[in-house]
Amino acid sequence: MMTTIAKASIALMLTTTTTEPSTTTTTESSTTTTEPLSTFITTAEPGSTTTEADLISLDSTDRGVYAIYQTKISKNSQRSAVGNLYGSYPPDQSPDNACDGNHLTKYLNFGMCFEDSHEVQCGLDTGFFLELKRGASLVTGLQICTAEDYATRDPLTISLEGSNEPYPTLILGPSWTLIYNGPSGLQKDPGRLTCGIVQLVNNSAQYKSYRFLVSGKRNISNSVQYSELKLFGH
Ligand SMILES: *[C@@H]1O[C@H](CO)[C@@H](O)[C@H](O)[C@H]1NC(C)=O
Ligand SMILES: *[C@@H]1O[C@H](CO)[C@@H](O)[C@H](O)[C@H]1NC(C)=O
Ligand SMILES: [Ca+2]
Repeated sequence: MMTTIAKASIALMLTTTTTEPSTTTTTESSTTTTEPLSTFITTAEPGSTTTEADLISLDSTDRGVYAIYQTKISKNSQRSAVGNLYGSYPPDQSPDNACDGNHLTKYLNFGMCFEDSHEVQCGLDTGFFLELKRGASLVTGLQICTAEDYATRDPLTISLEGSNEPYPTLILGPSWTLIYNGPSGLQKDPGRLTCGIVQLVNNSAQYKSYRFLVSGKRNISNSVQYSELKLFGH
């Protein structure tokens, strides 16, 4: 069921091209060798990046997705709890929702605020980490997709760190290597339930675990939210 949803949303984002098999009947061209499929990431923005990469499944190991707040690059992760208080996320808006391939589910975190406060810093320095079920993977691009409401909560500045350390060492800041720190691709609001521009990540190392943090948002709001984090690579 989850796979079906993920494929449906991937189809919105990606154009897959395959090499047509030759129709000639010569011995040479009737080889059964199959060309590897190349997936090209395209975005709605003209002039934006186009690269060859696959969508990396964010299915996690059985430990699940670890919600965090009050956490900065290379610092220790502070665990975020379920709720509508300081340092929490609503029960139906957990970080699993940012990794499920479904644009209709979102992750929302209040960060260092209560639900009814509306401040510049609410929701900042929140995010999550997870260990990929598929194992060590090379990330070469990332993309963030908006939720259904409140553009003010959109992440504008984000970071991605990678690690091959085991849990619980993974909670500690020095476990992580920074591989991206910059714009989210949502600077120009693409609209609700829509993915931003793919950001290329200059990285040559494979990691089993990834930590995603939001350090800037669009405007004053009580939280930061997004429907999907997409990682591309191999
Ligand atoms: C990518 O990273 C390598 C190694 O850190 C560096 O030498 C290179 O200049 C970087 N390329 C870009 C486009 O930033
Ligand atoms: C942020 O919100 C304020 C108040 O609604 C508005 O005046 C301002 O233009 C907004 N800033 C941006 C960058 O959207
Ligand atoms: Ca989702």
